[in-house]
Amino acid sequence: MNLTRRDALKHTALLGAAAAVPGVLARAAAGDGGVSLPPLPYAEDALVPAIDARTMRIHHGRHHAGYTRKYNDAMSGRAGASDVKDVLEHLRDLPADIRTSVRRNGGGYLNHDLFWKVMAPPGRGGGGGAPRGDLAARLTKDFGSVGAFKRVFSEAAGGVFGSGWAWLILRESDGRLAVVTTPNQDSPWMKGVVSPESVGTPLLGLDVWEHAYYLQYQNRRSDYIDNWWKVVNWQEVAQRLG
Ligand code: MN3
Repeated sequence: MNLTRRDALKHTALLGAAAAVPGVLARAAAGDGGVSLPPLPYAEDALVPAIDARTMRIHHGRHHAGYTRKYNDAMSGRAGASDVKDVLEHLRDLPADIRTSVRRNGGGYLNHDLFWKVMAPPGRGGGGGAPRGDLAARLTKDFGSVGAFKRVFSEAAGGVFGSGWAWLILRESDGRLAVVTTPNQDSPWMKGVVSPESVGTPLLGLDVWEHAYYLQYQNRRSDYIDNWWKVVNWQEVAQRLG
């Protein structure tokens, strides 16, 4: 069956009886319980010295947990709530009274889910080092070299005014790898919300909200960025490129 979510919802509404339809239609008709906070894929202190344990504990256990809870509250059992990517891709279809909350908290939920996964303990834990294979070739093709990509990314992350994110995306419009930034918790999945050149599949993301680094680095965001490269999980980034 090849239906978009919107088709599914429309058909479900017409059909009425959820029991009559399998898979996605049944789930859509039943609504769902939303999302739960994904566990950190490593210990709180695993990224020391790049990121200290207290920052990780508060960032994951309070900030990410808060986005998760508020996203679920805003969606309150709506059909398809557990597919956050799909919800963000179709933000404009949501009722106006919950759209802003879902934009902030659904974005916050998914951005942080990616953030934990694209990091790993340095050395044998898989973090740091250098991209390889197809990912390295694509970065070289689109930025000139891996080093040039890292400079562009670091500069973009350092230049975010206030709270936001720096991203490496596989850009939808031209199929190239590109570095973009988004304010607040906006995500490259948010088509029609973020600028068209920022729309694409996020491969790597760096949180430059002060809550991500202030306890350890205070206002030294560039030190945070420099150290962060030592815990980037390139294997995960490559997997997202597909
Ligand atoms: Mn954050």
